[in-house]
Amino acid sequence: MASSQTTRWLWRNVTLFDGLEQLPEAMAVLVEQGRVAGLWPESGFDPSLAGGAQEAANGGVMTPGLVDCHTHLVYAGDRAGEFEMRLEGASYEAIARAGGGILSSVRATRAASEDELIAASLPRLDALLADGVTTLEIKSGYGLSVADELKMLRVARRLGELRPVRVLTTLLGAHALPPEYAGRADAYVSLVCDAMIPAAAREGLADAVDVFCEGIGFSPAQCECIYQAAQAHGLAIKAHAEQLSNLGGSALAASYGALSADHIEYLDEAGVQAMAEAGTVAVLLPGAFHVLRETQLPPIELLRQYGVPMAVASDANPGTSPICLPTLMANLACTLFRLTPREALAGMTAHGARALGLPELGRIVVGAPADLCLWDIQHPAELAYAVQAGRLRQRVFNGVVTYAR
Ligand code: DI6
Ligand code: FE
Repeated sequence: MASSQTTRWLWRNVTLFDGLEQLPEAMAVLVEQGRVAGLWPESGFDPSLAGGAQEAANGGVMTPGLVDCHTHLVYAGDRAGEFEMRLEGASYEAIARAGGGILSSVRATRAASEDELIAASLPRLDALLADGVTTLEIKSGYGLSVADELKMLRVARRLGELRPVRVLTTLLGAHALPPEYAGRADAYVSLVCDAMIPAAAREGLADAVDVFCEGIGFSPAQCECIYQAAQAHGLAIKAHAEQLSNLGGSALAASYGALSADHIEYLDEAGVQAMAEAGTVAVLLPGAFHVLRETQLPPIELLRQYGVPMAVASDANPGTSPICLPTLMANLACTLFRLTPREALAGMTAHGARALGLPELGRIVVGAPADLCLWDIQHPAELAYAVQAGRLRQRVFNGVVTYAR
């Protein structure tokens, strides 16, 4: 379908999930100049209301474009060997402490050029787009030197220029301690605070700063230094927290006004309360839970009780979630974490956008940017119920149909 941003396009008779709820009746949706310009119940709809717009499609389920708010999409190499070691009983932590895990991806990523990283990452990005993603976050964290972290962030930005998708970038310099700093973790944290964060901010390469607050990562005190540097440079804050143990990382992040605390399997009630008070989004990552065969469930019922918004993301990465099928994450969020299909879809649209500090995205309301998906299914819940690639009929980015089969 030929299309341009100045054309008016009309979708007729769609079953609409607006990012939070399914609307009670079939709808007509007008898109003009990159935005949702009109929404009408289909019954009694008068096409003259849409001022001669061209019909883009009739029927199907329409959702906001999916927001994958937590990925490590840029890396070189793979970790299939470690997958086998874990199946034979080795733990993720033991592999990491023996110099594998994240550091194995660091070695491969340091050795790769920007072009090689683009070539390795594009198929993964294309898989996300084919399953409905219109906005995603990409973290660094496999470089762990100033030059290699900036290289990863530049690759992430370039990916957003190569495809019709919105990419937000997050500096995750504090992902693991690089071998050359063994025994000198505080010196490495100083490098992150005094060199990496200022350089990424100066070059406009990062939208946010993330940390891995964990026994095999960084202590809460070290994370706090990094948050202070991030704030001083005007960057948003995120956390990998309470994934393998409870160090209070989510409450710490919330106290710095973090956009999100992610993983949070070991989060306790005090942490939930701190997040609720700060408006920090809970990012659930069922892919990592599944791949690591974890058993400690995130405190879903407490998050509901305290009204903490729950986002769902892929965590796409070579170690704990080598999965680039976002609708599978909706399924796993339901089957493993007992979210309802409605919660899972809101987690991949409206709440995912909030976790990126972009609350105008992930919604289908008049005036919102027209990032939309049209699916060949009968009911929105099918996206979480059935695991099946190829259900996306149209993907609309900024009002332009970019994918139609
Ligand atoms: N937790 C995770 O699940 C990813 N990073 C993190 O801090 C895994 C990253 C990897 O194993 O490569
Ligand atoms: Fe992660």
